[in-house]
Amino acid sequence: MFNFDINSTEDLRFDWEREEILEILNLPLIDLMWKAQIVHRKFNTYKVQLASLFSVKTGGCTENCSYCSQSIYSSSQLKSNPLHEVEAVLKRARIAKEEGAERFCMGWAWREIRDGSAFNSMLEMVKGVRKLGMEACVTAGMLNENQALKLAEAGLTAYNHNLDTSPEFYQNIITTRTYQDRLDTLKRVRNAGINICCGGIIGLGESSQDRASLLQVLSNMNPHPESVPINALVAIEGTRLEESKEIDSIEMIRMISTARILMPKSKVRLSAGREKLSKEAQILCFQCGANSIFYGDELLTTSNPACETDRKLLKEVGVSFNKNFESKQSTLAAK
Ligand code: SAM
Ligand code: DTB
Ligand code: SF4
Repeated sequence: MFNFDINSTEDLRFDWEREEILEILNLPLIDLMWKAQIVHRKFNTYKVQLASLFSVKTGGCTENCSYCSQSIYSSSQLKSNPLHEVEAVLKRARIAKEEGAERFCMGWAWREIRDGSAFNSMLEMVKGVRKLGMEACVTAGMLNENQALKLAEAGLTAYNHNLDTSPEFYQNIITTRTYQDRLDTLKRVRNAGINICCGGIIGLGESSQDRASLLQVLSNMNPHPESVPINALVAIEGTRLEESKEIDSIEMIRMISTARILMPKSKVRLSAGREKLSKEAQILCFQCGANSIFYGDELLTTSNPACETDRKLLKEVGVSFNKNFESKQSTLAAK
């Protein structure tokens, strides 16, 4: 039984059991939201981190993730697939910073990182983003020990490598790599001293048990991943999951709330799928513990709410989101 003690000063837990997690996920919504808020207020302030996302290398990936438009197994029409150069990427990072983003996430549609000029450019991009005073996150598939160390040396803040779903359901979604491959990469990232950004997707056809099982793997990592993106499937034409049924926004609220309770100090990121969430559903997610969003008109190959719309929403909610940007805006307005 999940006994919740508001006054508990208990340290973070790394031994959550699946049944216990499932019980939390399935609590009456009103109780779940209340518990998540208490945890959130106890461990965090209501500040939402704005993370901008940029696809440095789009498409042509040899993995068969059935949700992804960038896989060679999908027939999705991608807008473009150039490999962007260092300066062009840093220009995007500067624009993102001016818009108020504090973190710049860069994606490469690769199965794994290979040594060579593209990797050297990645290192330069990381250094450049850090020089701008922003957090830098990279997602580029599997990597080896040496590559992880080089990324750490370049100043990389975090490496994103999602587990997507439960170990049990994984084979239904991806068969070109194993769950263990993912865990091995995450271990190399951790050993190199880089923060882990690791989460999943809901709406792949998984059960609540699968969601609990994914959250169990994440919350039993010690330390917890510093960043936990929760994505709702964006059903993209041409992918195997294009006909998937849309999730109910309440499921997103449940997933975010449970992640917050299990991993009190992690950044829980309300990630892909926000365009399908009402303003009210997003507000409930912030209230229950989501403290980051992807900010910018585009995710990797799909669209995202406009910056202006998001700023308006966050102001309305009353959460803070990059004090420097807010004060810069008010000085400009006063002029
Ligand atoms: N190739 C790298 C990898 O898989 O780690 C990096 C890029 S990949 C697109 C990053 C993550 O985005 C995936 O692990 C997945 O969780 C998420 N993602 C991709 N396509 C998605 C979609 N259609 N809907 C929701 N999330 C998606
Ligand atoms: C994450 O968990 N979600 C982001 C980021 N990490 C790389 C990606 C979402 C991609 C959504 C589909 C697309 O735009 O292709
Ligand atoms: Fe490749 Fe990543 Fe897309 Fe999978 S999710 S196909 S690894 S780009």
